[in-house]
Amino acid sequence: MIGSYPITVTGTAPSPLVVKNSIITLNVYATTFNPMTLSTPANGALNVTGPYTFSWVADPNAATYDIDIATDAAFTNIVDAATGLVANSYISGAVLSSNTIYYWRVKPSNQCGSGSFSSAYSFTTSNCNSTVSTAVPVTISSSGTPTITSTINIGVTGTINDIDVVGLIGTHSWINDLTVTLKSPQNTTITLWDQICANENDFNLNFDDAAASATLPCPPTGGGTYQPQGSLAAFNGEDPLGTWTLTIVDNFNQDGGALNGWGLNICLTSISTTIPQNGIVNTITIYPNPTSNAFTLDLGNIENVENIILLDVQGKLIYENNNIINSKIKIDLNNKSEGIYILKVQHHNEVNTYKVVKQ
Ligand SMILES: [Ca+2]
Ligand SMILES: [Ca+2]
Repeated sequence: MIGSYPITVTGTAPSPLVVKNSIITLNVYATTFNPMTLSTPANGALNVTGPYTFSWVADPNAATYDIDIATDAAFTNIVDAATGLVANSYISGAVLSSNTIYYWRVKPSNQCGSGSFSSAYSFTTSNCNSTVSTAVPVTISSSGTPTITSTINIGVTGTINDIDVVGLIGTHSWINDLTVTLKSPQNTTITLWDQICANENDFNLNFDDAAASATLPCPPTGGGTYQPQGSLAAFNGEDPLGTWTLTIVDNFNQDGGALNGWGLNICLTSISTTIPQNGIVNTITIYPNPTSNAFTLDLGNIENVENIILLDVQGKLIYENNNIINSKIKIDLNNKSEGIYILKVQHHNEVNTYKVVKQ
């Protein structure tokens, strides 16, 4: 019967009498395996964040397990794999792309042979990304009532469904002087804090609408997370693509400091893969589509197209052209991976979106 059996081996020396015991273990395995049952991430799980931990129900007939993690259900593009795992879990060190569907499966083995891979489970990785400003430090002069700004350029397109301000760090020798606001590329502005506390120094904190407290400590240092005075949800539904501006107004002469760091953690709703292949400007044609390499964007008789951008499905900028001279534009996807790309054509402040498939 399958199982692990301890066997006590006793050795006896007669004169003088010495008895020694040693326990050995007999593992009995069968050559046939039951189907594996996968546990977590649950099949179809959304918004899965790293570290990516995979677990499955232990099989008493298995001595070790193999795991495959792939971007396709056929497991032709395996991004991480491990063999000879003793535990019924695995933490992947692979860097998985955000907002991407992955597939995983597990196979049991023992000294008699190997079983089959389990049916695959799939999950979708989180669609959140952190970006830290490189436009720091910025000095806040102690002279007069300066207004300073610092920017973050976000190169990802999509629809915001959550945004947090992280690592807002700086110095100022009288914190009550300061009003801090955040402006989106679409010019929505919210107040993070407005002249809190008194003559305490410096700041080091994060803002999240979901934080437990809206009451900032004085001074607002210590790296905690608080609700802003305004609502970061005001940015929900906007496209994060473009320049975000943090503004600090120093309302009083004397006392200054510096903004030393800040960042944004932006979560997008999943990018729809049902974008129509032909937008409302039906004189624009794209061919071949699907393509195996390059494709041609034919603007037809449309004049004064201002900007063309091509993004991958995660919103990463692949191609940009804002100096359009010819009506036919060839865009090369030669070194790009197979999948869906999003082409945006801007014409008189109207942006039309097209789906291009490389296969
Ligand atoms: Ca949040
Ligand atoms: Ca001041």
